[in-house]
Amino acid sequence: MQAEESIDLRSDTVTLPTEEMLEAIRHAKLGDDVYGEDPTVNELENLAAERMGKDSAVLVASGTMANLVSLMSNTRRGELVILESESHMYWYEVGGVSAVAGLLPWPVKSSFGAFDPEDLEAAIRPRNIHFPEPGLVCVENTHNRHGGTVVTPEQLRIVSEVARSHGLRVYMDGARIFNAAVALRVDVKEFTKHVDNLMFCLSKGLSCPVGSLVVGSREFVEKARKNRKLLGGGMRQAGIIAAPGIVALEKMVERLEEDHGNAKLLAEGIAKVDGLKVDLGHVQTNMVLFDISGLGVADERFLSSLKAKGVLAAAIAKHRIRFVVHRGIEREHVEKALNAIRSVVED
Ligand code: TLP
Repeated sequence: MQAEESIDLRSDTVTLPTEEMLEAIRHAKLGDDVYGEDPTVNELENLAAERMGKDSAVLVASGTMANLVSLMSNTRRGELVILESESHMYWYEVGGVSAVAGLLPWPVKSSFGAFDPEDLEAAIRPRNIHFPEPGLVCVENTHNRHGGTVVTPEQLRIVSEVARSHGLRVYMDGARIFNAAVALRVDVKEFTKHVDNLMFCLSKGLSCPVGSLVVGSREFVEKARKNRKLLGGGMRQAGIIAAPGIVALEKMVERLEEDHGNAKLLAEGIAKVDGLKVDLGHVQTNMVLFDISGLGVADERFLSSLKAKGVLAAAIAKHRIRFVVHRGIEREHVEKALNAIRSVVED
């Protein structure tokens, strides 16, 4: 646990680095990465590209920067980008898709992150003097606002078939793509082979303090590197960020399964509480979304009562609470959190 007294279920972004990561930072060989001379960054970028089955990768400061740099590197200003209507890029990235990348976001609904091919087909309008040029199709995996759901390799294959039949690329916000791979017990390349490029985060379930990687073809990553610089994201001795990233890729992926197990336990406990509703079939990775409308109290009141009992959470929509399980949450914390929930509901 990070804050001793609290059980922090707000996000997996709150994870702290392991001792091994801190050691790796201490001993990292450093250089100036804007000159391409930081050996630790180069090692991480090569490792990330290899794990994802792509040519190249570039380290960026955050998931938001990764998405922005990728949008800019996949499109030209004024183009249309198809996004899932609940996607992180559409909801939580300060409108960078328009404000910075200069694109028209075109939200399309999905079933838990997977587009219906007909809806996608309908969103890709024919080329016409009145319409913006279609630029890119984006998917998110796992899908955050749908509760950490997995878009399967087969669903990705279908999306990519539709996009490619219109000459469009597919980009994946794979902030938590390792959670998807661990949940289905398949190699992460089973997902990445269906998309042109992607990003993934080091700083969520993998427990690194900072960083995300943008991964794709050599040409795309070269553009991404330039766009990263444009946004002020060229970092110098970034080996101190990359060193824990190497530890994460080598040692932290398999343990995500523990988080998934704990999320399931938490969800099963919540399902037994009167007034709370949880869709157990869609608790697939490290998130639990549940509905508190049956309690007849305001979300703020529920959250503050929970906080008073040492459990931190967040609402993602009216009456919809999100718990995210991570390395700081062990089985005993799940039990304690469930006790706190029961006691808040009884009160
Ligand atoms: N998500 C955060 C918040 O911003 C909501 C969280 O707590 O879940 N893509 C996806 C799918 C994400 O969930 C996030 C972070 C990002 C991108 C952005 O990553 P950062 O926070 O590193 O900019």
